[in-house]
Amino acid sequence: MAFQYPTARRDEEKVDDYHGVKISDPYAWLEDPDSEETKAFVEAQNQLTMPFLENCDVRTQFHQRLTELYDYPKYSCPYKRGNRYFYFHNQGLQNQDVLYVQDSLDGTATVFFDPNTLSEDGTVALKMWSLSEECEYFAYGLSTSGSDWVTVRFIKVDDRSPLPDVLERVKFSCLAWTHDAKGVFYNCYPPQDGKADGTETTSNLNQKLYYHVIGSRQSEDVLVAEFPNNPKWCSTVEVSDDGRYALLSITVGCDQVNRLWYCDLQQFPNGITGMLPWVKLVDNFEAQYLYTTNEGSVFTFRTNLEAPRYRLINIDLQKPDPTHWSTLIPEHPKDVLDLSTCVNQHHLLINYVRDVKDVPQLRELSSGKLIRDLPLDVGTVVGISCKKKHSDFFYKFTSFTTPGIIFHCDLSQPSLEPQVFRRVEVKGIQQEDYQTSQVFYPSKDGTKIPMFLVHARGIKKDGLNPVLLHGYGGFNHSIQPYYSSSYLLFIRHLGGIVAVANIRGGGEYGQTWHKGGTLGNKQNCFDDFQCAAEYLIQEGYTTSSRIAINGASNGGLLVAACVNQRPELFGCAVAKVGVMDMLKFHKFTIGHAWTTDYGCADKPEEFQWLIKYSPLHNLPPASCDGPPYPAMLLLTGDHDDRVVPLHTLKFVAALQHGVGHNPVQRQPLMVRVDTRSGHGDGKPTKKAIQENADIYAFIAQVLGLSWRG
Ligand code: X97
Repeated sequence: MAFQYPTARRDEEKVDDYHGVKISDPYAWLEDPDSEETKAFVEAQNQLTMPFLENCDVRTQFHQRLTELYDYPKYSCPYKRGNRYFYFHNQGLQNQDVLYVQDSLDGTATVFFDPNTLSEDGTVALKMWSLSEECEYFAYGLSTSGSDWVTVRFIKVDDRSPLPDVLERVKFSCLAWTHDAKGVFYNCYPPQDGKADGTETTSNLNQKLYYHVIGSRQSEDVLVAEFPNNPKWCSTVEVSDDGRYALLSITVGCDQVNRLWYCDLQQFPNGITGMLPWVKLVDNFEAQYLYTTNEGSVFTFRTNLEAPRYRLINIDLQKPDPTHWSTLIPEHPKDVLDLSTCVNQHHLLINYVRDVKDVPQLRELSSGKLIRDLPLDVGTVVGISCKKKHSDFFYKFTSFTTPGIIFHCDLSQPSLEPQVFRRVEVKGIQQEDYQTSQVFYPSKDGTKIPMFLVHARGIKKDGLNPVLLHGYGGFNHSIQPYYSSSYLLFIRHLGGIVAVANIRGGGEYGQTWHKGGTLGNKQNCFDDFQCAAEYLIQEGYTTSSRIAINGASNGGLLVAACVNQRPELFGCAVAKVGVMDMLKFHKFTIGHAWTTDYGCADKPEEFQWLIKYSPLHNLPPASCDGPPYPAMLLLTGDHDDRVVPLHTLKFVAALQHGVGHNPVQRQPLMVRVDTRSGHGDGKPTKKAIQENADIYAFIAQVLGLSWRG
């Protein structure tokens, strides 16, 4: 045995009964994050892992070079509010992006809000923000240590004076001003027993929607919607472009469906003082309806109703019956309509996803007619800033090798040609040195799966290239091209190929692609991912022992399930913040929202799906004499309240107990538990760089890769 893993007590008495099937859960004690035993377990694991990582040959070099390559200026699109422009900027290595304000696009910019001043280590992050319509107030939500919990505060924009108002217990919330700037809609959860700092595992139920009037106490906030008979429902409010309507969208779980209720705020000229009389325009969960804009009582929604690749429809509130609904832009035969917004009063800015690449377009609001495609290289639109009442808009382009180009387009000018507003360069990266291609490989059932390959120009297909294979495969989330300094380092200095497989479960080809990787079809995700590895081997790019797979969250589940199913197919596996206990995930924090993708072990049929692939329940027993596992690095954070750390902790305990005792197992099976760290959002730059240095150093070490200068 190569490593001496910490001993973890096995409670053999802990056995659960699922519909007559006995399932033992010997590490259930790790579900208590506060017990001394759990803390000691985490401590002992880190004591093994950290020295191993510190001794990886390329860790210092990777850290140093990543720090250099990450040190380039980053910008968001500018946002126009009132007579001002706001934008986010990071000089390069600042832990959190800083919000700047300026009076005109070429005027002097000054710091408006700097989260870096709020904590020494950068662990306080700006999670959400909203400027009132005429720019009177800035409402902002902060989260600490990566938790989903948010505290909302307010600043008067003119003199930047803070208001005394504070909103607590906010999570998965909207933050929508009424146009009179009297207050905001937001969501919060009722008080709970015990702590609520992101280290707890308590279920998030009974979210409520409130209206906070500026200048009042949170205890006086107006409850405007609650769903006591449906504790899992989440809601969100948007105020219409003309300020007249509040649009309430209600979701249950993570499916692309919602109810749509609205309220005409003109009924309340003196402000909102009580539960709103919602009109139920759509009162079922059969499809999704996303507000695009309205002209008087005629509303334009983007919907997947009878359109798995989405379309735009018009609904007149005066004729709400579905028989009167009309199509504005029909579903495209192949491309996914993934975005629609209104600009310059009568234009639509929309985006199609065509084979995982973005195609933005400008259209007429009145007819849906195409005005023009907006030119874009192969890549992704990662940000759009526009308002119906403004004639100009911005969008930001990115790709695997382009950190960001911001375009500006002014529709009041005769030429509709977008201009490059800002282009950032990264010192030490020559675009010409890299090559991105897209291949389509067959999965087990013959389905063609798209995959991006990024590598140095002129690589050899000699089967010797190290490969980093990345995937997600769930929740309708598409992985479109994105810029990653770590990827470029892996390519440039470790001689690798980065492969991003757009497996089923994502939204790459709309709802059909998503549903093809959920519930009873979840195995398709794992097959698609394993077939990606097999394709890369067959095509002569690499061999099993040189493939490192990597994924986070639902992608951590993907990585762990694939290792269990095909341990010999990979050389290394890195699973960050993964969902590992598929029988119990719904019991903790917001886990119940994921039953829309996974199903739930409380139901007999769904238990049968989950038990077949649940990473925790498909590990070999201690006495096994099966094949060795690839080197595994699992990562989690003590404040991850999205996928609570117990998933990773229970999995690593069982992994080390089973596979770790197999005499043929030479490769490490380790876990890195970070402190003051959550699911990923808002992670300070310093922590992100350290984490990546650890991950890539681990990969290089276990695959035997050396640094190329
Ligand atoms: C979540 O678990 C988000 C949980 C909270 N939440 C919902 N619905 C969302 C939301 O339950 O934020 C939603 C937003 C985006 C995508 C999907 C759902 C919502 C809230 C208000 C209004 C509208 C929607 N997510 C999954 C996650 O983190 C994936 C995406 C968001 N997972 C971790 C899934 C497994 C591992």
